[in-house]
Amino acid sequence: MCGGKIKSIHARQVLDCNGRPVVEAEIVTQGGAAGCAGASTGTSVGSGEAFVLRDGDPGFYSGLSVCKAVRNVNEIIAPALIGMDVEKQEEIDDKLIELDGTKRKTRLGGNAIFAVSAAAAYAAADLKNMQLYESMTKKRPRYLFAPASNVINGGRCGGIKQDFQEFMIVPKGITSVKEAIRMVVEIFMYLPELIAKETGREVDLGSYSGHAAPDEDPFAVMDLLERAVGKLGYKKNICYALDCAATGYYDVQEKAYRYRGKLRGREEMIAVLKKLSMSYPFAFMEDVLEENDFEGFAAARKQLNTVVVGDDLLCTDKERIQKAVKIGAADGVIFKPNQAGTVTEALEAARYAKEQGMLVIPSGRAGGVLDDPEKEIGFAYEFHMFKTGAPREGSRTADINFMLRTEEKTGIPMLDIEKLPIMAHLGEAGY
Ligand code: 2PG
Ligand code: MG
Repeated sequence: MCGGKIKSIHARQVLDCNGRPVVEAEIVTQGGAAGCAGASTGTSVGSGEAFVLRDGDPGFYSGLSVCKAVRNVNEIIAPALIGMDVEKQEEIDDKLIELDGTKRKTRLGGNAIFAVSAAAAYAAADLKNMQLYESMTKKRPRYLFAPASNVINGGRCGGIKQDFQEFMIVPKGITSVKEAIRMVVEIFMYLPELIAKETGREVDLGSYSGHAAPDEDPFAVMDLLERAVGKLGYKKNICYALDCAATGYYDVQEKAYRYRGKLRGREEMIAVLKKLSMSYPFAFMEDVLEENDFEGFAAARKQLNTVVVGDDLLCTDKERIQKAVKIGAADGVIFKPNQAGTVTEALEAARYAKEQGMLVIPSGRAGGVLDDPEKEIGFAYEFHMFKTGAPREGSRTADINFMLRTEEKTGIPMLDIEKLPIMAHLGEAGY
């Protein structure tokens, strides 16, 4: 049997959903199976993530092209992997790690390596004539993750600067993807009307494809969201999530946060978030402090009335997750396979987190690629929620459509997050 042996690997530069160049790799096996994947990169990138190798020539794609990484696949990785078996993902990933030889994959580029690793996973699925999630585990998943959908974005827009990056809505108390997505989309579509009525402003497109925040005060944003949810009659079935992406407003020199125009210490930021978590039902809060402040996260975790999740903090990296577990810095992890650099390392990190009782939340990257494998892996391994982004923009609608299609095809119900012991705080009265 040699059907799964790699016959050829070819990489090229294509574009992600933000128009940025990415590496795409295509693997064909001796038996004719094929897998193709692009390595998404993200906009707010944690410093512990696998390195994204870009060419850096300001006169060419503004420095964002990935020709070197493409060459590394075609000239270094491809010859070394020819003949390997796509069904042996771990062996392929070990070889990729060995070829690079650096912790953060700085030599060949995490983007070169990840495109090949993901393409191998897709080729293995194609070999078995299966979808990726079916080919990864023999177990039929018991549930599909619940969407955490970004509806209002931070950033600077129309003279308003909202420091927190993403305000999300999360369906709860239901097990139907179809219903969950309907609620999300209806709320998303109603928000511009409500915002215009309340603020007299046209709603702009936010930097993460959601609606641009109409207020710099997160409490005002949350009040608007609550009103939209209430008006549509979905209060019982919607809770919230927040990605602060706090590294974005952390001033390294000052060792303090530039929040709402003033420098604030860690305790002050925790106090703001604590009040938010006491005022609204939050399923989780992500990256509440800057990405290396593990002790600060541990302090926040004790005080916030929600689940504290690490994205830039943990970078889908097992060592960082182990450190977080040791000091109690987080109860959940965002799962972005390209952060780890290979499918095997990402999966190992996420499975370890799940074994530790942590919430695991797959997420596409902002302006990512359509074939990011995070959703298929997350479904196969029964991860809990899925950051789907806003219900517009190519890669995000691909994620949402994956959920709709999978529910329809398999009949597997969506996870009701309210039933998770880690979500006990949602059941407490007083919001
Ligand atoms: C995040 C994602 C957006 P990026 O921070 O969680 O969903 O952004 O892909 O830029 O890291
Ligand atoms: Mg994040």
